[in-house]
Amino acid sequence: MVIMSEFTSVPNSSQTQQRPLRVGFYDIERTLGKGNFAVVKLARHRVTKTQVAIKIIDKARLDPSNLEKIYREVQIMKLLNHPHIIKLYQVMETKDMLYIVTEFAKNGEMFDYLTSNGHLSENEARKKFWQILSAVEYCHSHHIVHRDLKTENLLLDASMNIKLADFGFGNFYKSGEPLSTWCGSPPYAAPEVFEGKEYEGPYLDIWSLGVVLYVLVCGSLPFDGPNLPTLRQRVLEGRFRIPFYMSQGM
Ligand code: 6Z2
Repeated sequence: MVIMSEFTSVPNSSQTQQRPLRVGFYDIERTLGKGNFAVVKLARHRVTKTQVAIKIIDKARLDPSNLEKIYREVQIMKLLNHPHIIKLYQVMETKDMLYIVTEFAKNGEMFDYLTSNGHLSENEARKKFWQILSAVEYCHSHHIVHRDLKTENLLLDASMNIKLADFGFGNFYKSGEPLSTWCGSPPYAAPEVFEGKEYEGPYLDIWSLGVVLYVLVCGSLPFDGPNLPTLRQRVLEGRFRIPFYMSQGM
């Protein structure tokens, strides 16, 4: 944890046009996304000109459980170093604020890519899915489960390679020590989670990977519904449609 003593506040009116807002050595360029207690900005290093994403969190507005989730997310990202997982570069903290500097994925969410371009070809889906699998396998080999795998958290870098993001629901697990917290997005949740049973962390990720693969190739969710009870029923039944354009072969 790099503790920054103090750094540039918002420049006064005379300087605004010259000096952009700065965090550490980074100049803020634009907003990438907004969460309930955090905003994610695109920033550029003043010297290296490298683009990064900075998650800016107002700790004062966070309740203790959400703050604990953020600290766990940082703890997890510090342990992970993989070509298809968003890298953590630096953490800066003051009394009220937390700045998490990470790798920037230039081409945004796979979710948006599928919305604009429709489903992937089977060859393209195979290539992307292989990258997703290697990222998740790497997490599991480090006793870390993601628990919120979905196309929204699969980002794409400048070369359209997968960058797994958002370990907000991540956790450490020991095989044989089941977890029970309800995590992730319902259409991607495994049957045992809907049944309120305890579950083995990795198995939840593996179920979600199956849903992700279906979405990449079909462009829609395998299990969906107008409300949670209907969705739950369909996941527990385990039936889903195979589109006509699906190849027969492996
Ligand atoms: C890194 C993050 C991006 C997002 C580009 C982190 N968004 N790179 C990007 C990021 C991140 N790139 N264009 C449009 C959207 N976000 C991992 C720092 O938290 C936010 C994010 C994360 C998951 C999403 C969407 C946005 C903005 F599904």
